[in-house]
Amino acid sequence: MSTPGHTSPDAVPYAQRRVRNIDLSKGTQKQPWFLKLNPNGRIPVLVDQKRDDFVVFESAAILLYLSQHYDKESKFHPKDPDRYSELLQWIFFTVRQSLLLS
Ligand SMILES: N[C@@H](CCC(=O)N[C@@H](CS)C(=O)NCC(=O)O)C(=O)O
Repeated sequence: MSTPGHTSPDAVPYAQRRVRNIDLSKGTQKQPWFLKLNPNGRIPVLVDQKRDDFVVFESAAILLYLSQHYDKESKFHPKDPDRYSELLQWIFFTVRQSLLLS
């Protein structure tokens, strides 16, 4: 994956990604087609078109999925176990913070 201006050769170019806006005020996230993607009826959801429409929900799980499959240079998904532990610590920390805010 990439950010604008930071496209690696095998990453999906930013302009080719499809983003579908979900109108929470209209309850789009609770419609049957969306619940097939995420039974919890919440955003965000990632559908990876490069990997046979593999579906990932939960923001932390999406982050880990993207880093596992697309961080070819291991910038966000360190191979070193101690650095990987630090990554998990911060991801779990953000999950806890979002639970406290919800
Ligand atoms: N733990 C989930 C939280 C997802 C979540 O709460 N999303 C909110 C928007 S930020 C949502 O979809 N709310 C609509 C609803 O609950 O119906 C994650 O990190 O992905």
